[in-house]
Amino acid sequence: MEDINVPFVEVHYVSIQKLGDIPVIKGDFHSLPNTVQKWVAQMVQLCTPRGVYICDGSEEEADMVTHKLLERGTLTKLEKYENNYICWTDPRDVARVESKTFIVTDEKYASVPHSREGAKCVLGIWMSPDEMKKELDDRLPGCMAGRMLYVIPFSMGPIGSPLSKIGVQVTDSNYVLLSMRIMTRVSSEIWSHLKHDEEFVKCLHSMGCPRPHAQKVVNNWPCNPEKTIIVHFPDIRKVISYGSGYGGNSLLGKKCFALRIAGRIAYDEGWFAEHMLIMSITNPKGEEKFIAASFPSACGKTNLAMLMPAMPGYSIKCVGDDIAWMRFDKETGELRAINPEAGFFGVAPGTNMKTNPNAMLTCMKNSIFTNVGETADGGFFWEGLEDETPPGTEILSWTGERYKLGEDKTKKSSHPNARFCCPARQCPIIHSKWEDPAGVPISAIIFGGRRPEGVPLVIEAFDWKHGVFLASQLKSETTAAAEHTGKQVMHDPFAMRPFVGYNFGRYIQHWLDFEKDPKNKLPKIFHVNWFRLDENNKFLWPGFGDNIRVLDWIIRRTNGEDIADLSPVGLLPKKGSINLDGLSVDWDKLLSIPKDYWLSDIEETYKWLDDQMGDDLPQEIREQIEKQKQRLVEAK
Ligand code: TSX
Ligand code: MN
Repeated sequence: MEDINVPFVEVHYVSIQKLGDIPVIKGDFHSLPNTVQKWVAQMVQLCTPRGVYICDGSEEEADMVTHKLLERGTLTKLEKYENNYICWTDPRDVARVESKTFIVTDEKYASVPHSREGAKCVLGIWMSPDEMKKELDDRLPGCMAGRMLYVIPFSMGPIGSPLSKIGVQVTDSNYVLLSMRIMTRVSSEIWSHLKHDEEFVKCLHSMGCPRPHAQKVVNNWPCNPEKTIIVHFPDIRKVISYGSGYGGNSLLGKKCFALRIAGRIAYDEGWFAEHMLIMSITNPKGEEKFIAASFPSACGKTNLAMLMPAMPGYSIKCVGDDIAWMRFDKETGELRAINPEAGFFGVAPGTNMKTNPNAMLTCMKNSIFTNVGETADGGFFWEGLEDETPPGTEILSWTGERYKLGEDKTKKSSHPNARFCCPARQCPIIHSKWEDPAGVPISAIIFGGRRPEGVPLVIEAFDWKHGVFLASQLKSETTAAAEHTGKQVMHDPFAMRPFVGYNFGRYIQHWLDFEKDPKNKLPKIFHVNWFRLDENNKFLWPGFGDNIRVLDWIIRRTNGEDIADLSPVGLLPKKGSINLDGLSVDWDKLLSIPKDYWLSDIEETYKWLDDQMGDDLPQEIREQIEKQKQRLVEAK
C-alpha cells in the first residue's frame, strides 16, 4: 500500500530552521534520522501547524508544557501533592471509541474474519485504503492550524532492548505529550537507535480542532467528537488518530501500537503482543515465579497486578498492569515477557487504600488525573475514596459541580472511566527486573472474566489447545471503559476483542501454532473467576488480597503438585488444596460445574465464535468445543 503521497519538503535555513514556511522552534530537525525527517516533513505540510517542536523528554520540556496547560486552564495543579495535576475533558470525549476504530489493509480479510452472513462482526472494523483516504482527506489537511506540532520519539519497552520497538508520535496536544512521557519512554536517545533507517511506528495524532475554532471548545479540551476516527495501517506500521484527546484514542503507544500494530508484527515475527499484566509471586520458601494474566475491563486487572497478599509469607511484585510482549527464547524455550509501557493508566473510581494501596501510593506525585473530582484542599477525589476522605469535605466534580461529601448521595465526583496516569517506577512493589531487557520468564498464563453465574473460581486447561479454547470463549460482564453500558455478559476472547489488529481467526491460529515447535516450553493456562454470585447475589469469593490463595494453587500446579481433579471443563482444585484458612467460603458452590449451564453456554459460545469468524475459526477450536460438549454430556 502507498503511504500518503506528500512531496518531500526542503528545509530552509533563515535564522531558524523552517519546513516550508513553518518554523522548527525547538530541536535540530537535521539531526533526526532521514526516514523521520521525511515523514515529519510530510506531516507538517499536511497538518500545517504554526510551529514544530521536537521533544527530548527532558524535565524542562515537561515543565514548560505543564506551565502552558496551567495558564490555559486545561490542567489544575493539585496543591496537596508534588507535581500532580487534574484535567477535565470535554464530556463528549471520555473513552475509547470502538465504533470509530478502523483497520486498513488492501484485503479486507487480512483485518477481519469472514463473519457469517447476517452476523455483525465485533472483532474489528475494516476499511479499504481508498475509502479511508477520503475520510482522512476530509480531516487532516490543515488540522493543526494555529497549533504546535510536537514530535515525540518514544520506545515501547526499555530503550535499546532487542524486545523493544520504537515509535514517533506527532501530535498537537500537549496533554498527550505529558501523558506519553509517563506511559512510554520519551527521549532524544531514541534517535540514535534508529540510525540505519530502521523501522519505526508512525503515529499521527490531532485533536481535530484547528485555530481559529470552528466550534466552541468545552473545558479547554479541544476535540472533534463528530469526526473522531482512529485508524491503523498494520501493513505499513502506521496509526492515524483524529478528533479525540482521550486515553487509548490519543496515547498511541498503548492500545494502537503496543496491541494492534505490535500484534500484527508479532504475528509476522512469531511472538505475542497481549492484553496482559505481568507479576511475580514469591512463596514463603522464597521461590519466585512470574505469571501473565489477561482480563477484560472491570475485572480489576490493575488491582491484581499490584496485589497485597492476604496470606503471610507471600510477596507480589509488579512488572506491568496492562500489556505484555512475549516470545519463546530460541535457546532455552522459555516464554519471556516484557512490559512495553512505562506507566499505569488505570481506572480511578473504585481504587483506594483497601482495593489497591500500591496504585494509590504510585500516584502521589508526577501524575495526571483525568475526569476525577478535586477536594477543597487540592487533593483528588473519586467514588471509592469516601472512607479515606473526611465527611463534609468540599468537592468540585469533574463537571464543575460543588458539593459536600456525604450530603447528597446522588452527586458524582468523577466520570466512571476517570483515570490516573502515573509512572510505573513509583510503584512501591515494582519488580527490580521490570525494565530487564531480557524480560522475565512466564510460568503460567491466566485468563479471567467477570462471570456472576456457573463459572468456578479456577480451572486449569488440560493442555495448550484446551487453554487456547478457554481463552477463545472468554466472556465478562461489561464495563465503563468502552461505549457499552448496562450489565451484560459479553464475549471478549483473550480479552483482545477490541485490540486485535488482524483477522481474529488467524490470531487464534497463531496461538495454536506455538505448540508446533517442540522447543517451546508452553506454560500452563488457567481461567479464574473472582465474581461468582450465590442465590442471594452475594459474592462467593472474597477476592482482592485473598486471590493469592488461588495464585498459590496455580504456582503449585506449575510445579507439578498432584492437587487437581478432572472435570468436564478442565482441571479443578482438589477439595482442601486451596488454602482457605480464616475464610468462610462455600467451596461446593464456588467450584460447582452446573451441567445445564455449561451445555447451553457452550452452544451459545460456539454459535458466537462461528458467526464471528466463520471459516476462519480454527478447526482445532471446533474440535475442542465438540470434545467439551461430549465430556459434558457424558458427565453425571
Ligand atoms: O479488583 C478486584 N479484584 C481483584 C483484586 C486483586 N475487584 C474489583 C473489581 C472492579 C474493578 C473485585 N471485586 C474482586 C477482586 O478480586 N472481587 C470483587 C467482588 C467483591 C467485592 C466486594 C467484596 C467481596 C468481593 N466485599 C466483601 O466481601 C466484604
Ligand atoms: Mn487494558
